Amino acid sequence: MSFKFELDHIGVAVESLEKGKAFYEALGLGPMTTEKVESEKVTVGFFELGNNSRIELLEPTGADSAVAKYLQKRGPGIHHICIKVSDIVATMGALKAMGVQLVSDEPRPGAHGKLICFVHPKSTGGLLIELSQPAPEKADWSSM
Ligand code: CMX
Repeated sequence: MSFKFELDHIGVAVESLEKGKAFYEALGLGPMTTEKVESEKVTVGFFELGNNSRIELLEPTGADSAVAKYLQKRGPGIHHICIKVSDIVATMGALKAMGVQLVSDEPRPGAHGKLICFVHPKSTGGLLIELSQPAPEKADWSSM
């Protein structure tokens, strides 16, 4: 089986989208689009970069959000990178078979109707990695 991979986005933890977006707007990106992702307890703000990739600002919606915990421990900054995969279930299965620690056993719903799953930083050398499979109608691969 052949899989496809692409950088989907870089996730950046911010105290607030209002404050966090200033630099990216000054750079000339935008406008920022926002979405509340209930399952992840965050409101996200996206800046399109071209090549099908984006910067995702992450504002926690409550103190029990993983991003709130991250901000408390480390402050604002890069929280994760997201790699787009063509078959998330198969990719998760292959990783599990190699003993890689996934945060959930099943994919869960993410922003833009995607299916997502996180790989624990302890299995990747310290970087939280999100895997994301686009909704079928949005499965646009820029380079393949
Ligand atoms: N990047 C790198 N390391 C991280 C990390 C991150 N984002 N978050 C936690 N860690 C590290 C901590 O530094 C800690 O390391 P040490 O043991 O060496 O100190 C270890 O992981 C455990 O950290 P913790 O604060 O106790 O956090 P938890 O174990 O409770 O949770 C994690 C860590 C990754 C399982 C949890 O944050 C998670 O489930 N993340 C996935 C979901 C998520 O982040 N959702 C928000 C984004 C949603 C979106 O993009 O839509």
